Amino acid sequence: MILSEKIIQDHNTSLLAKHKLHFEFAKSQINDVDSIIKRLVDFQVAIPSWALGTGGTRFGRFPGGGEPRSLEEKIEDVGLLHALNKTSGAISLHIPWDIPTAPKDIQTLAAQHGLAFDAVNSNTFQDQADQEYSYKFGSLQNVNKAIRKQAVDHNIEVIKHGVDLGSKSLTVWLSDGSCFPGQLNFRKAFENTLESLQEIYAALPADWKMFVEYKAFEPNFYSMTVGDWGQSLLFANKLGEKAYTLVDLGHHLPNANIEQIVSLLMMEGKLGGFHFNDSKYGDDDLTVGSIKPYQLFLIFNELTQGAQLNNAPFDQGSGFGWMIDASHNIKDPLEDLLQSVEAIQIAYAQSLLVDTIALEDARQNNDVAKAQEILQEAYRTDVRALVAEARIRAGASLSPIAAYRDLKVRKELISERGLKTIATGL
Ligand code: AOS
Ligand code: ZN
Ligand code: ZN
Ligand code: ZN
Repeated sequence: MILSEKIIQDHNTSLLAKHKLHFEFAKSQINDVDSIIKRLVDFQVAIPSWALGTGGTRFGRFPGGGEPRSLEEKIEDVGLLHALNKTSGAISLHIPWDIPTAPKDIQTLAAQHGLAFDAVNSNTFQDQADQEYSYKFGSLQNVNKAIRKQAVDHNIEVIKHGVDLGSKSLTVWLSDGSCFPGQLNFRKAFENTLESLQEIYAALPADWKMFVEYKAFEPNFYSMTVGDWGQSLLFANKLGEKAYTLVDLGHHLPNANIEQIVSLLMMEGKLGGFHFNDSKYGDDDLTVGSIKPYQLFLIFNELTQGAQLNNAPFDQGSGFGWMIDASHNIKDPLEDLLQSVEAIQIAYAQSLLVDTIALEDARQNNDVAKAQEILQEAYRTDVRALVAEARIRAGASLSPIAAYRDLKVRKELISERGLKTIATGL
């Protein structure tokens, strides 16, 4: 299924009058709306290929029908999202869940939908049918050199797939760690992982980046070998200038101050990008902004305030990897992703409202209440009309979810693909 610009424009017509009222009001409240809108129009967030199917839990899976059965259909789904919001112009693949057997055709298809290929992800947290050794006791950290080599080779293979498609980065997330005290020599595990990462790093093309994603717990519950931003940063620093830390919002211990982590990683020039999602407890992978929207705003506030050396924020060419890593088991995955993208845009727009000069001034004077007021003033401003206006200007839908529903996209996907389809992934 393809949503043409004409279909979307026609759908917009009925919503236009109401939008104009909202937008006029927003313009009367907010300075310089055009520059904010322009930044919103330019901003793109990559969609993970593994979020296009209904996520499972360890207790059950309830597919909603019409899920993509192939990489081609996943691209088609992201194309639908991008047609609706013009902000989802990239897809992030996970190998071997997605194998681009005919990369040229895949690239052509993606280009037809206006999509680029964002970071490619390796998978050494599951055993594949055809592999020689098991990752039961870790991959890059494994005590057995042959197992480490197998995992390194897989990552190099993933880079090759990425090169074929025009990706520019590799995300390495490791489930490596230990479940019980005594199981692992922490230092050896770190050193083995570093050596393995160095071998992968050596295979990176010159213009590529490596993102080292950390996670506090799960599937290992006593120690994780890349367990926090400190460990990730140690690896990134030792690896070299192409290696960066990737922040998945759900990968921290409860109540961690993620915005502070973001600020300091930028100071070090080592913030690579994000896996956006939200959580109440752990790696819940809930819709972005559904639980802690203020935290999301505070993260964007750090991003928009602090430029990173050689890695200017919001510059798509050389900038951060903006990716979503959320996947749900009860919502329509495409609606869920539309909500996530919108939440990111709202937080971004609000962060652009912060009076940074006044904020610095308040800080200099230790005027705590004023500093808090400045942030909350921005956060409490309704910017939804700006986000909607950015969508109109980009040729997208005024109200993506309403259009998705009115145009009966899921129904059409079910009729094309069937009710009992299951997308590859977790
Ligand atoms: C796992 O918890 C991480 O978030 C990874 O980014 C992982 O590759 C992705 O979530 C797919 O399972
Ligand atoms: Zn992640
Ligand atoms: Zn995760
Ligand atoms: Zn997650």
